[in-house]
Amino acid sequence: MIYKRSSALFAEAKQFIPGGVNSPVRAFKAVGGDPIFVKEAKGAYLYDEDGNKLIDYISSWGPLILGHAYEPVINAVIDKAKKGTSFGMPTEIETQLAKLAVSMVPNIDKIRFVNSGTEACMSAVRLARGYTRKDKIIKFAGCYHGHSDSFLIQAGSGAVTFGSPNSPGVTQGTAKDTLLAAYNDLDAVRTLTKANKGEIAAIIIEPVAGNMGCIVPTDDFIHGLRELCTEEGIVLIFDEVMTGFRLAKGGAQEVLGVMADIVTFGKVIGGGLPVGAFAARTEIMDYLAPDGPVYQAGTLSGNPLAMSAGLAMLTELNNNPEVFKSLANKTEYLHKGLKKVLSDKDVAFQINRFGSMLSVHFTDTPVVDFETSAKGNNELFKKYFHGMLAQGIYLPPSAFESYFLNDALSYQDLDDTIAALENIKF
Ligand code: KE4
Repeated sequence: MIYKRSSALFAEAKQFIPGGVNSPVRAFKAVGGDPIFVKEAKGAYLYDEDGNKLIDYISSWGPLILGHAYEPVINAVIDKAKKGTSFGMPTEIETQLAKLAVSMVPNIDKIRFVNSGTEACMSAVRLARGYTRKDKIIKFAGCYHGHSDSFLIQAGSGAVTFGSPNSPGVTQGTAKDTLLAAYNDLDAVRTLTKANKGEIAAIIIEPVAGNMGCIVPTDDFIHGLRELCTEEGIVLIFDEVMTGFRLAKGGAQEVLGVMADIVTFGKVIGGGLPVGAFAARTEIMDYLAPDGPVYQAGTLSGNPLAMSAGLAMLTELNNNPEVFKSLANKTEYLHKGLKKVLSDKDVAFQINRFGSMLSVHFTDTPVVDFETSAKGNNELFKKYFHGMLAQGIYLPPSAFESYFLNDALSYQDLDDTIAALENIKF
């Protein structure tokens, strides 16, 4: 594979954009080398600026669950754009998407649209604090809820890669209200709630984690969290930016059988355009301005183009729920194939999987939290990443990420991916 034009474009981008990218994880810092500049994409395939065709396993970090340039979504956006792009006034399509999302997801009555997952999670925490009149939150090491100050404490995803899980610029005043626990460690949460009795507004969690690789909660942990929050009057926030409308119509709440108090969304809900959202029962959501005291706003929130992409995407998923099973089957097939190949090589590895999320870790320790995820051998991961890329397989450029399969992937694509791994010498 030749990447000359991507490298030239990256050199130029760095003159005008910090680090040459608009989101750090795209810069390949965790794996080395220059990032790939994509020209266009269709279905399961990326076409880069050097004319290479790549099988895509990040699907824009989750949104493109049905594949790139999915006709119904593209047509909806084109039709809407011809009637104007933004008005700063309410439009019917916002209500249409809100009604559909509320009908698909359990335990929510109302939803507020924003422009990113970060905004959704940031707003959800403010709402929880306003609703409970308490200040502190508990998050989990390795979970990533976007780049709002309160969350950049032992954050996952790109924040880990850049060794700045506690980013400069986050004040002590902010950091003191964010308490940390290890994922899957209910005792740690109990200890924190006891030591901060009556002061904790919310616990925010990725119900299936995807920012330290893919990590599945134990039943005891996730059900125990729900019970603890109910007992202590703490708002349980499920950050479903990754899992929402990906694991099932009703996301992780449906699949795990655990109801959160506030749920945040992003990625799939926007069909590839910038949409985030947060939702809850009426009694909580009505605390939001303009009817309630908790302020939250956005010029492009509910943008008609973004709403049209989201409505087309969720309509497809709502009408064809078998896609979730199809995706889970493909992910299981890929898991089994990769496991078989790696088992025949002299390398320690773990493969975590849930629904259409998967991650590969080069360690002999089961990966159940940030600490065990960080034990992965990154040199082996780099060899894996670049070895696969050289054969036209585009994987997440960091061990602290998850694969997001799209349903445009064929079983031939999966076989080609498994075969490519055969050629890598560890
Ligand atoms: P955004 O602000 O990037 O739309 O969403 C933040 C966010 C919130 N919650 C979860 C569970 C998330 O995974 C994310 C963002 N995910 C990363 C991928 N790990 C986005 C990729 C990037 O940062 O460029």
